[in-house]
Amino acid sequence: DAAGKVTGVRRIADEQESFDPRIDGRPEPNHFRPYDREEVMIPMRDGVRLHAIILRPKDTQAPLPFLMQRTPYGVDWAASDSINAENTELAQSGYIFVMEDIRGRYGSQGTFVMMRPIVDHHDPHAVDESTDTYDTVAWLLKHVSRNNGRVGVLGISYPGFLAAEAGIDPHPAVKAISPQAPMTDVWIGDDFFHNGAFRQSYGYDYVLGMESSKQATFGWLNEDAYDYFLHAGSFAQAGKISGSSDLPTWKAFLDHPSYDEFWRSRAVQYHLNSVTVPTLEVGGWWDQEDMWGPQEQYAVLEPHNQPGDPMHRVFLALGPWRHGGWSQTTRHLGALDFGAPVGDEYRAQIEAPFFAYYLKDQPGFDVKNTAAFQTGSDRWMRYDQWPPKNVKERDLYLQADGSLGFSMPADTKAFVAYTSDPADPVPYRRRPIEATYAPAGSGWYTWLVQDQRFLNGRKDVASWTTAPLDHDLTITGDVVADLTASTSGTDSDWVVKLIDEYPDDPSLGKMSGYELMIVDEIFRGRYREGYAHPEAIPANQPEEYTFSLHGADHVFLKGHRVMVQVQSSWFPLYDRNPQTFVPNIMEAQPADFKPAGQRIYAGSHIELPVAPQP
Ligand code: PG9
Repeated sequence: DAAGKVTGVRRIADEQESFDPRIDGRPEPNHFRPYDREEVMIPMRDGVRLHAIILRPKDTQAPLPFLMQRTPYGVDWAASDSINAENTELAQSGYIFVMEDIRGRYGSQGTFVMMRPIVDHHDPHAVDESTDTYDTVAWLLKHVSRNNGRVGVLGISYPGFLAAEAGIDPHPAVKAISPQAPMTDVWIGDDFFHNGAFRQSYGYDYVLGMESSKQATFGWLNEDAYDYFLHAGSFAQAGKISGSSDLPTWKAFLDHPSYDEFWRSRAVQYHLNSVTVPTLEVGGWWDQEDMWGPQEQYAVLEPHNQPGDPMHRVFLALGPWRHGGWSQTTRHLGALDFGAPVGDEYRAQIEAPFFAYYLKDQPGFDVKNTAAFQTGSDRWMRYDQWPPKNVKERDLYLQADGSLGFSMPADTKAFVAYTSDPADPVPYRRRPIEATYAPAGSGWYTWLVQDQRFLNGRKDVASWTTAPLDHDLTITGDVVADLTASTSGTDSDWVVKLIDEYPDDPSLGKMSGYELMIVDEIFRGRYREGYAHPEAIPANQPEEYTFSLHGADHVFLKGHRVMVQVQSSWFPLYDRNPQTFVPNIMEAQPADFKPAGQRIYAGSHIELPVAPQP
């Protein structure tokens, strides 16, 4: 599917630099469990019928729970072979698998609405993904024989969003859900915008792939996306050039650039109070699409977490993965080698036991709250909550001489300056940049772990570094950027990257001198007073910008340096800020784009969640 994940037997050699199919491909299942396949059309409350495939193990007559995945990416792939290959641990455990096309996609009737808003569930006629799940469950319990009356729902990304919806005013038979990289709020932190900065090349590619037909077809752009979007000038122009500008979600981008009711009504985090189903949230440290969603859903659900109450339970699994990477072996990601098949470990030791415990009463699920694969030390950690209580916030200051340290600078009026020129934006990854889901080998899947030295020599990327560390430094929890910055323009983007700089040491091989992003984020300056009300930035006036770079569990090893980089573009993933305040950046005209003098003042710092050293 969109991200090369669990649907279908397609393997993507995405971990291009180190990917070895013998190590990183899925292990061949050690025994094969045959399944019978049935195709059904399931009626919803408004008469629309949804297409689903039901797979049931041939080798047992015992009542089994359902394990359901709903998806916009098609279900025809689902069969005995593919379920054994793709969901190996779960297939061997034995479930009645149900794969359903959501409204308006593939074999289902009705109209597809991207991230369909949640309706008022008191209205018996209104439909959304939550009511469609409810109606599907009610039908399955009645029409599929030898079920044990329990249902689990899981999915990654869009299907992760659908799994979360299964927990909102759930059917009583839904006993466990696992939203994995669930897109949760596509304006604040997931697919389409981050803190208001528009994810142009991704929004363009994904929507074109999804809304051009009932079936998803990705990878349309066949030139360097950097050239394509620079030449187009704005998203409005890129849409026109493509000849497809009437796609509903493209129109939504243009009509709703700020955080209004359109985006709020699609955001899941406001609806999680009714979740009374044990929930396993799963996320990747280097998820290039939905890194925010699982961390946010967990944060909203955690206050309701009651260990004595089996229903209000939330668990979190975080690992060194790209989007959906846990469905593969994932010993490697890009150039990184974690030394163990972290994805296999997660599926065998966390995911399969979670569903077996809640759907089959089998013991063996031992996660108390959070399981995190700590990078740098490369080991699994268990925590009572995320972030753990024993971390201490320490501020790492960006000094005017380019150094980085824990003491507050004496002169907070001093600054580091650079010029940001929209005519020459900073690429977010090495060029050429092919279409987001281009066939095998696309750099999209691993760009967050790409060596940042590819930007060496650029004068519009400001860097600060510590001396080599004389002991390990562990950060466990949320990292926050607190910039004091000015621009000579009247609008500006601020990108902050926290980097682990490896020592120059030939024994490290390709990791010698590597600059690995640990966390990173962008903030669109016009939203500093609130996401619903963009405002011009007063030129040349220092302003404070505070935003989360998200969670990490990482050890900067002794001898490494901590590095911070700040830049004002990340192109073409994010559209260029013209640096002149205009009502809608997606419709900015060529004359609006102007170079700006940027200053980062010495009081700026990164709030690090420092864990006690062992
Ligand atoms: N990240 C994809 C997506 C989800 C929701 C909205 C838009 C895109 C996906 O992989 O499903």
